[in-house]
Amino acid sequence: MASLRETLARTRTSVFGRIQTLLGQADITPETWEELESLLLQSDVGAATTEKLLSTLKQRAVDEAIIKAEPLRAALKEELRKLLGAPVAITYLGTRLLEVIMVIGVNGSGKTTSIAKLTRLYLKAGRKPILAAGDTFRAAAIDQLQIWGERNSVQVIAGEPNSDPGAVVYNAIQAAYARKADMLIVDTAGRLHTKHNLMKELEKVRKVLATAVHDAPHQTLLVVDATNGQNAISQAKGFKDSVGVTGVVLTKLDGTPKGGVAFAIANELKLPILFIGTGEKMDDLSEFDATSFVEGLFE
Ligand SMILES: Nc1nc2c(ncn2[C@@H]2O[C@H](COP(=O)(O)OP(=O)(O)O)[C@@H](O)[C@H]2O)c(=O)[nH]1
Ligand SMILES: [Mg+2]
Repeated sequence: MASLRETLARTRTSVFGRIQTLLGQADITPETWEELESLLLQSDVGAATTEKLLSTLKQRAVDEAIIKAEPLRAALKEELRKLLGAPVAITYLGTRLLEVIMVIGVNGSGKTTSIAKLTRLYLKAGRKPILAAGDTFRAAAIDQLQIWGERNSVQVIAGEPNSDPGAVVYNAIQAAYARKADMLIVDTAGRLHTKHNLMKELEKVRKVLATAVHDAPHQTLLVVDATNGQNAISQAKGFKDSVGVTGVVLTKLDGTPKGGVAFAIANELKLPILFIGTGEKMDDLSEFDATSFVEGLFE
């Protein structure tokens, strides 16, 4: 499993390393602020979040009489950390008879891969998960989940390609009860003929879950591809508004300079980032830790 430092290498070398150099020994000048703004935007921190950061930092510079760039760097790290919000404790040990996690996101964001990785984490914690192949729109998506399921020795409930995902999910719930599984992780479609159809379908899946299992889905995880940068933010808003989201899995942080998108997700979407994807292998998923994340950008 790649370390956080390795995972963030591109974001660090392309942008935050330059911020580190910018906020070195010299005094703060108007150019310092301009350059800082442009670097933050380059890392996909986003316009609104960058603006908020800069105004907070300018105010702090006045209030705390910061003249040198170096203390400004310390202040920047603090403010970046604050943007990421309070830490969320992830518990792998459920208290429910059947805990349901619905996984949503655009095609290619890493839903199925992340489900495989999550399954691994929950298996390690002694849970008994079962998977539902709710992305019935693409035959390959069903196969892919089945392959991951086999590798983890976990049962996958699937239907025919283009069958009703509501029926697949319903069967999966029955199978989960019959097999005494304590978790159901539901894969879903990321694209249909129109965005409207997709959201309607996801709502339907949600309804089937809610009807069959008390308070389900207990978590709705939105998978966001970091390489999509600012586009990922507008996509995520759509899912959040239509289907509801409880947390984010931010994938493909390895190999992208756009890691700053984490700050836009936390600040603009007000969603907690729970996990980060750090590669394509089964173990390449880590719990998100805001403090280490910020440190990893600057080291
Ligand atoms: N480098 C990298 N690739 C990832 C990560 N997560 C997923 N992928 C790759 O992204 C591609 C799409 O993933 P998939 O799970 O099929 O996306 P889905 O369409 O949302 O189900 C696959 O090639 C995955 O191996 C990650 O964290 N890092
Ligand atoms: Mg998939």
